[in-house]
Amino acid sequence: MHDASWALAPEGTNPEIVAWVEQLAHLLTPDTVVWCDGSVRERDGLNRLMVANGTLIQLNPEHRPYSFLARSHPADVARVESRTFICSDDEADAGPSNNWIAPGEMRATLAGLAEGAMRGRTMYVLPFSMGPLDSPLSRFGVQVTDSPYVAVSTGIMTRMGSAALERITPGTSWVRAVHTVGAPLAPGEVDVAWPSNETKYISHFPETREIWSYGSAYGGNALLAKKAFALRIASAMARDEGWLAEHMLLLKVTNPRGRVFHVAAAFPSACGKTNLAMLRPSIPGWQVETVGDDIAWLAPDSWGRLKAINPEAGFFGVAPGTGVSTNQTAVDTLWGNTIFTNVALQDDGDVWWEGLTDTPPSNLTDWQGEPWTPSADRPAAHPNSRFTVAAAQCPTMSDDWEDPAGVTIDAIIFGGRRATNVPLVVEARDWDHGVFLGATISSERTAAAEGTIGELRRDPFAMAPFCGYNMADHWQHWLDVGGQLRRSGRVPRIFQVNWFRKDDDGSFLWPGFAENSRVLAWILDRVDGVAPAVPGPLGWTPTPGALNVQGLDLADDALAKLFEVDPAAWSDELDDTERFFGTFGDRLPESMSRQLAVVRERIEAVAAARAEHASAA
Ligand code: GTP
Ligand code: SPV
Ligand code: MN
Repeated sequence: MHDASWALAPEGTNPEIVAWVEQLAHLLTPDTVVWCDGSVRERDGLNRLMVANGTLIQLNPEHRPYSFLARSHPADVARVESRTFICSDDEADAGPSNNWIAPGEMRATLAGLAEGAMRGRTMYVLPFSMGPLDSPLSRFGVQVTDSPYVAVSTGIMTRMGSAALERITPGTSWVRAVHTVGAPLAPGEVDVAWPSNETKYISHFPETREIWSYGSAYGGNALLAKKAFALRIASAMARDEGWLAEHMLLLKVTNPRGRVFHVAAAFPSACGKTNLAMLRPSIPGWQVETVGDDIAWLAPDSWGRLKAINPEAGFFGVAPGTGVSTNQTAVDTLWGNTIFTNVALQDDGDVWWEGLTDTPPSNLTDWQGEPWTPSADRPAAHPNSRFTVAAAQCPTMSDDWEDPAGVTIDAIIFGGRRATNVPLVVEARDWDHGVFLGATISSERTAAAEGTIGELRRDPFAMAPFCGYNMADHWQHWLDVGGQLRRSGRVPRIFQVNWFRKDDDGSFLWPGFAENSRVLAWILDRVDGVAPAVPGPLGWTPTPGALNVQGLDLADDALAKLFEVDPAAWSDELDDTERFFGTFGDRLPESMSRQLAVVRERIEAVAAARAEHASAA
């Protein structure tokens, strides 16, 4: 039987953590337990181990120093939303947008699966801080995992190790996260490169701030500090404590007059957060710096200003589409010290993915390890292939990205991937209308999660897969926070954008990427009080000429198409919104129904005016 060597925690470790780890070790029965200190030596040891056992391939250090390629199991390539559960005591608290299973039932299922699940493996204990150490906005967690890949990735993505462990003193609250790939090894059994299990459970217990993940080692399924903690559990903590945990990037922007702004922007998965966070403006005089690329924790301060931190320390970014012409900053960030997962391998030992360069190399090894040439009818890199890299390596990180007090938010942006209907940019009439814009985001599915790519789905606040409680309560919470901010007179302005509207031939109407700085400029000039706008049925839009399109190669009618509001299409859109709102029953805030009625009235007025115009002509 195993003995107390399991409990060899660093001296002075919070006895609560020691007891929890010991209890898990008895259940999961790993061969050994390793308490990770977050050191470079430890990371190097784990990387060597993974190279030896085939989990990692070291890239050619001449091209990509100290970088690695991991190839996942072909059935473990993205978040599994159908296997993600919010196990609140009351089903209504999970709400219609989450999968719910009663906590008792889920605990019993997990206990059965967990029994002996780490046999033959090492259990790594990862203590970490989400947010800068010693920031009042930060929170602690401890994850156990039997995946060295997850251990190393968590070391990049969070502030992991001794410094965090020392701060989790008795009485300090911390989130418990249990992760196993669910692939115990029989004595003498040879391991596979990417152990996982067909059965998967990504389970959250919001009341007890616990996470249990079984069967996957990929991304948000396994790096539990990220979506599971920093969004699903944190959103429930934030609801209880009066702050917000959001799927948002954070930017610092300096305008040509030297005024500094901070922006938070929510886009669904694989809809442009990392790219906007690393924007290189195409228009002169504007400077954009990076604070965060995926998650923001926002809290009103005692002055009523909305402060925000990036709780993460790294990027787990989408590789395909990241190239010299779209995101040079990301390309520069990835010069070395990077783990790539499911990208293609070049003959010279460097990586490649669709969009890194305009022309693919003539020979590659694809993400599954098979030979690939440009004539192949499949992509070389998996569409959800990713890079894992420290944020500190990004050349555009702003000087305030680790400010323990957070940055002050001036503008909030909601976006989605919409081929039709949604204009390039709209400003909300006020905070409550802004909450309505967030609540009504719908977006075409991407490869970031299982599902049919391109299918339109509701993704309110870009949080559909990430809100740890009833989505309608989330909207009410936003309305309440707005009320709190209003008392200070520093309410951030709210905007909606859509980079993805398409022409009839299927091409994007807007060039996107660096050119999104033009939209950002209008948004921040609005905040600065110098940009003209016209009221429209959906909110304020730029007066003709107010959006700087100088030097852009836009088709003549592209701008008109980017801002076109088709009353018939919008009538359908609003019918769908009404059905969607209906799924929340009496939890729907009254203010959202009122906002819907207002847009309806305005769209009907547009329809009536056009009918009159047509009959007069
Ligand atoms: P997650 O990490 O999944 O949350 O994704 P994200 O929101 O950070 O998305 P990311 O910035 O990685 O972009 C995802 C995909 O959208 C990439 O393939 C990008 O090249 C593409 N993309 C980003 N911005 C734009 C844009 O302005 N226009 C167009 N057409 N594509 C864009
Ligand atoms: C997303 O899907 O929004 C991501 C990647 O940022 S994951 O960490 O897998 O959730
Ligand atoms: Mn994301």
